[in-house]
Amino acid sequence: MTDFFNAPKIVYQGPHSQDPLSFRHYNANEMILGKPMKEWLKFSVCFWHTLVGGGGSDPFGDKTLQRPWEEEEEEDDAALLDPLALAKRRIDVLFEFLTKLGVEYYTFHDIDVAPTGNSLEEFQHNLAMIGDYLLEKQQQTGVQLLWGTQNLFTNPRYMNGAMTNPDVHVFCYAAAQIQTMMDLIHKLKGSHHVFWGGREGYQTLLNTDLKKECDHMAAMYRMAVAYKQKKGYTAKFLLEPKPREPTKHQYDYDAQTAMAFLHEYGLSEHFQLNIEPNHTTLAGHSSEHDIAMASAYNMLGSIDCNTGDPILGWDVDLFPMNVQETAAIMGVVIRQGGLSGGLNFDAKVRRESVDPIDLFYAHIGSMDCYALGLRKAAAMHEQGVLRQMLQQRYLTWSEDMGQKIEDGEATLEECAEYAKKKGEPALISGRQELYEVIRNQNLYPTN
Ligand code: XUL
Ligand code: CO
Repeated sequence: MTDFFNAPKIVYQGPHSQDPLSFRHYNANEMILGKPMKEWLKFSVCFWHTLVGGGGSDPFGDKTLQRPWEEEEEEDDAALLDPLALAKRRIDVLFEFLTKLGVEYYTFHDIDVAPTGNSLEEFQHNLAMIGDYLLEKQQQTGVQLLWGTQNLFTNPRYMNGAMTNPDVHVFCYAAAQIQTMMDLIHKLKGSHHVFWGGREGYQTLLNTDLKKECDHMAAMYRMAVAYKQKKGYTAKFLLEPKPREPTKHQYDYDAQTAMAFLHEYGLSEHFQLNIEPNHTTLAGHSSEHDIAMASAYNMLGSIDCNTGDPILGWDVDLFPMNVQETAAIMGVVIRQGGLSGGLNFDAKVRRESVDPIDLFYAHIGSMDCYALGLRKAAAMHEQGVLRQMLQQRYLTWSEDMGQKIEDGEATLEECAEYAKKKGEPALISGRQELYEVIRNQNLYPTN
């Protein structure tokens, strides 16, 4: 195994540990609500931010993150001269990282792992070779692929969109990338396939036929479903909503919009959603909103667990470090009984965090933050006070009139009659502050 990180194997040392290279809350095999913690928290490391990515560059500054595995070594010059050798070295580094961290899943885009070459054929050839290498690594380590996806946004050919491009030629190129990734995910036994509509949106309505573009996106998804059925592939499809960035308006704006799109085009049964909290806040919602919304409609498949910065207000992909946020998210996951996907760290260290060891601090810190969130949410779930208060709040709906309306058997006239008979409704307190106090009693029991 390579040794690019000066880090030990990370182990659980309990809440009193002060060693940032240990877990204080994440104890993989500890049982929580009848399941080992690692099943509630199927963590995954993403290839793009951790191994490649922008190297810390931002619109105002160049790369700051010099990674040793990207550099030429005396005895191994070939790594830089040969893009395939460099690609393999990055994969070695990823598996070293996963093994030391004790994370059992990873995610990648096609272009993260293999050189794109000079043609589609060359790219497909490289991906096939890299696929063999990834499979070998998976078999050696027991690590699994949580999901794969195709990058349909970096290359200039996609500047006007991929599935929604006005030029059918570009659409077909995107289709080829999707097909190739479907084959590769199947080969790697990945459990999910993510579709993030990178540039599926518009910059100005003046040059955009938005109905045609949405129809085309649906056509692509229908073809992907047909190909999946024809081949007998099992990876579940996930759509990842985002409201804007890179375009001014992205069609998969948020969970409700994405679900409406799937419903409109008859695709609901073939997809669930991969929700990224920083995308949710970018849409103007609280970070757990889309997770709760997707879950309410049985559409929450996976989470890209990062967070935003309330002051920057952009897609900054921070590592989650706020227990109130992770407890709220894990509360939803507990209520739906778990996630078929997992918790993928679509998060990047800051450009000032220049040392490879910072990748460990970041992942360990967020794994612990989610583990503590899970513990808190499980305790609240078992205590049941908030659940009882919620049931109480909607109690009238289980009485005669409420039931009749819910069953679709009531008429507008009957409702009006009911209102007249009952007179002016009383003002019933929503008790927001009490809910918050009870949540805080659980989150911070000694404060
Ligand atoms: C972009 C984003 C992507 C998707 C996969 O904001 O979240 O990395 O998760 O393409
Ligand atoms: Co994401």
